[in-house]
Amino acid sequence: MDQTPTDTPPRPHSSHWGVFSAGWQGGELVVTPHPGDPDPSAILGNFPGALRHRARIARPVVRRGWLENGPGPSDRRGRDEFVPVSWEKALDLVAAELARVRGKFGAEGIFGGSYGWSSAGRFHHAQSQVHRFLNKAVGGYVRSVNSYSAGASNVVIPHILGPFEAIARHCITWEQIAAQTEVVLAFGGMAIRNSAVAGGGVSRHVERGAMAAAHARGARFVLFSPLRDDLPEEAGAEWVPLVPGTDTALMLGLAHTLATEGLHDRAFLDRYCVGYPEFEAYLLGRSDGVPKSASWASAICGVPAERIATLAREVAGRRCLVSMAHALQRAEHGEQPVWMGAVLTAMLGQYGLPGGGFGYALGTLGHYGRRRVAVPIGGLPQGENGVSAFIPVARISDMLLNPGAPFDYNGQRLTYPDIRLVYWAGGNPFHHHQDINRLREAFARIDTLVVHETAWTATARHADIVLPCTMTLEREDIAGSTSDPLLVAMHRIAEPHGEARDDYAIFAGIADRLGRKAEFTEGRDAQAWLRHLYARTAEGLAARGINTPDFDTFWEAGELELPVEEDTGGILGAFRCDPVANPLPTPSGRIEIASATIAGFGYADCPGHPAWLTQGDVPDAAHPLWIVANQPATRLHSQLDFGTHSAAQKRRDREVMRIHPADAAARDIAEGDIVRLFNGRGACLAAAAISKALRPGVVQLSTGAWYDPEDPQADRPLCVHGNPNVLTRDVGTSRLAQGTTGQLTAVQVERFDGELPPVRAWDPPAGA
Ligand SMILES: Nc1nc2c(c(=O)[nH]1)N[C@H]1C(S)=C(S)[C@@H](COP(=O)(O)OP(=O)(O)OC[C@H]3O[C@@H](n4cnc5c(=O)[nH]c(N)nc54)[C@H](O)[C@@H]3O)O[C@H]1N2
Ligand SMILES: Nc1nc2c(c(=O)[nH]1)N[C@H]1C(S)=C(S)[C@@H](COP(=O)(O)OP(=O)(O)OC[C@H]3O[C@@H](n4cnc5c(=O)[nH]c(N)nc54)[C@H](O)[C@@H]3O)O[C@H]1N2
Ligand SMILES: [Mo]
Repeated sequence: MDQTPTDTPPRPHSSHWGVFSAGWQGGELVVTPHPGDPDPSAILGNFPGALRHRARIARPVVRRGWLENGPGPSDRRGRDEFVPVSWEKALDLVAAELARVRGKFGAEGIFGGSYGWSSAGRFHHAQSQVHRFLNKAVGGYVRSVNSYSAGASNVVIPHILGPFEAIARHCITWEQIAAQTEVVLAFGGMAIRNSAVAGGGVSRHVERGAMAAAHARGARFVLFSPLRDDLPEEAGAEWVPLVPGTDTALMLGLAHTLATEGLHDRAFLDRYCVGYPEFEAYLLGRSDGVPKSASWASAICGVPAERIATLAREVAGRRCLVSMAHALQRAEHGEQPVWMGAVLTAMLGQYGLPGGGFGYALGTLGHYGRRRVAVPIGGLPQGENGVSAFIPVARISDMLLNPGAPFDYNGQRLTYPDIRLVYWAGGNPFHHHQDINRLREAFARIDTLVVHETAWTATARHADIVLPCTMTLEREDIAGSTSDPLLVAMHRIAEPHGEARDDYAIFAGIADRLGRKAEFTEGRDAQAWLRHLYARTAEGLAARGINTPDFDTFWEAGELELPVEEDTGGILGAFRCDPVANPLPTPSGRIEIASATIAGFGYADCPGHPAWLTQGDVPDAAHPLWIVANQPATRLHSQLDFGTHSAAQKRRDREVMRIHPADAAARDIAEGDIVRLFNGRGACLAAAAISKALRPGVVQLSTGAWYDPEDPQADRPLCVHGNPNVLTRDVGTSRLAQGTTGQLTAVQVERFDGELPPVRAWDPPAGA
C-alpha cells in the first residue's frame, strides 16, 4: 500500500522525550537528537520502526455488535470483531450518537475526561482538541481533575505549601543543585530514565550532568528506594533499600531524632510554619502513646535504627535538599509521604535556600528544576464547559460502575454522574488505569465508546467506533513549554498512514455535522492555527523588546531560543526572604505542618497532620512480594511499545520483570524464565531478570506493555505480555485526593511451565 519514501534531508521535530531531526535515507527513517542535547534519550529509537508498523490503525472501523444492534451496554467490547466503514459514515455515526446522547441525557451523559499524554505539539494536543470540541460543538462534558502522576500531591500540596506548579516546578533548579546542595535525601530517587521525559518536549537533558557536578563538588546523595538504580551512577549515591510504602515511617524516625536531640530548626518552625506543636505531640507519642523513634521506624521500614538516627544527625545544619518522586504518592495514603517530606524539610529549616528545601517531583520528569520561560507559549483555547460535574481522574471505573453514588473529595461530597458515552483521544486507559479486569466491566456499562488512536491499543480494541489519527511525525505543529527555552517548528516527516486524519480534521468534520463547524474552527485550518499560536509568543517577545522572526522565518530556521527568568527560588525563595511581605497562599500564609482545613474534613484516612497509617494492601502468605509497577525505561508509558527500542528490550516477546536472586531461587526461577505474576485481581506473564539492584521481597515490572488477554472471551484472562495493571488495586489514596494507588501492590510469582501463548497485542483485531 505505502510507497517507499524518497530521500529527504533531516527536518526538525519534537517529542515528549526530546527534540530531534528526522529524514529519509534509502527508505529508512533516520532520527538524530538535537545537537544541543548533552544526554539524549534512547526512546527516540522508537520512531523509525513505528510509522508503518502493523499496529497502526489504517481506516475507520465500527464494532460489529454496535453497528448491528445500536448503542447500549455490552460485554462484547474487547471481544467483538470490527467492520470497516468510510470516513463519511464514521463521522455521521459519531455525530448522530453525540446528538442522541445529548438530547436524551444532556451533556452530563458524556465523559470527555480523556486523560493521557498523546504527543508533544501545542496545536495537535489531543486533550486540548477533544475538550475544545466537546465544549464548542456539544455544549460540554463531564471532566476529570488532577493527574495519574500526582493525584495525591495535586490536592495536598495546595493545602500545606501553595499552588502545585509554583511549588514543584520553579523553586529549586538543577543549576542550584550543581553549585550549592550539600546533601540530597532522594526519596524514590531521581531516575535519569524518568527525567528523559517532559510534557511538551525537552531540548536539553541536564539532570545527569548536574548530579555529576554536585557529586564532584562533594555533595552527598542518599537514595531511599526499593531499587538501587533510581539514581544514576554519576550521583555516587548511598542506597537505603527500604520496604516499599514505608517512607512516612522512616521520615518520622528521622524527625524524631531531630526533635529529641534538639537538632530541629526551631527558629524556622516558629517564623515560617504553623502546627508544629500539634505535630510534635504525635511525633513524640504524647498524643497517642507511641513515640515515632528511629527504632519504631526501623521495625516498619526495614532500615536499621542506627542508620536512621545517624543520618538525621549528619544532615542537620547542612544545605539539604529533600527530593521526592511522584511514585511515593501513587500508593495507598499517598498524601502522607508528601506532607511528611514537607514537614521534615521544615524541621531542617531548608525552605527557600539555594539548593535546599523540598524538591517535590524533582527529577521525575524533565520539566522540574528548570528556569521558567519568560514569554507566553500559545495553546488551543478550550471554550466554556457547560457541565460542572467532574471526577478525580482515577475514579473512572467507580464512576461508570456506580452512577448516582456519592463519593468524597477534598472536603466535598459529590455524586457520580450517569455516563452514556465516553470519548477518548490521546490517552490509553487500558495502560494507565488500575485493575484492568474491573475497567473492562466498567466500559461494558456504557452505550458508546469513541476512541481516536494512532495504533491498536487495548483501549481502541474496546471501543465501538475507532477513528484512525495521524502520528506526530505525520503533521506540522509547534513544540514549546514553560520549562524549556526552545520553541521548535515541528515539520512533517511522513505522509499519514493509511486513511489516518489529524484529530483536528476529525473534530472539524463532526462539528460540521452538528452545525458547529465555525465555532470549532474559527475559520482556521491547521496552518492558520500555528501562525495564530506563534503570534502569542511573538507578541511576548516584542513586548520585551526582543527582535522576533516572523512565522515563516521561524519555520524555516526550525527553532527559536526563548528568554528565561532569573533563578530566584520561586515563591518559596521569596517567602524565605520575607514571610510577611510574601506569605504563602495557604490559609495561614505559612507552611502548614498541621492543617485545620484538612482536620476539619474529618477523614480518618487523612488526618490533620502527617501520620503513619497502616495499609490494606500489603504482602501476606499467599501474595508475599511487593511489585513496583514504575515507569518504563524504554518508552513513554504505552506509547510506541511496538517501536524498535521498546521491542528490543523484551525477552521471548514479553516485558521483563526483575527479581532478587533470593526470591528467584526460592521459586526455582532462572534468568530468562517466563514467570506468572498473580493476585486476587488478575495475572500476567513476564520474562524474569535476576538482579541484586532490588531489595529482597520486591519485584519490578514497569508499566506500558500492551494488555494482551490470552482469551478475550474470559472474564479474568491472563495477560500474556506483562501489563502490571491487571494486578494493581483500583482504590483512591484517601478521601482527600482520591488519587491512583497504582505504583505498589502485593503479588505472588511462579515459574510458568505451560505452553507459551503467543503475544498478539500488536496485531490488528479481527475485521480491522
Ligand atoms: N500501575 C501503574 N499505572 C500507571 C502508573 C504507574 O506508575 N503504575 N503511572 C501513571 C502515570 S504517572 C501516567 S501519566 C499514566 C499515563 O497514561 P497515558 O497518558 O494514557 O499513557 P500513554 O501511553 O502516554 O497514552 C497516550 C496515548 O495517546 C496516543 N496518541 C499519541 N499521539 C496521539 C495523537 O496525536 N492523537 C491521538 N488521538 N492519540 C495519540 C498514543 O498512541 C497512546 O495510546 O499512566 C499511569 N498508570
Ligand atoms: N522513560 C520514561 N520516563 C517517564 C515516564 C515514562 O513512561 N517513561 N513517565 C513520566 C511520567 S508521566 C511521570 S508522572 C513520571 C513519574 O515519576 P515517578 O512516579 O517518580 O516514576 P516511577 O518510575 O514510577 O517511580 C520512581 C521510583 O520510585 C520508587 N518507588 C516506588 N515505590 C516507592 C516507595 O514506596 N518508596 C520509595 N522510597 N521509592 C519508591 C521505585 O523504585 C521507582 O523506580 O515519570 C515520567 N518519566
Ligand atoms: Mo504521569
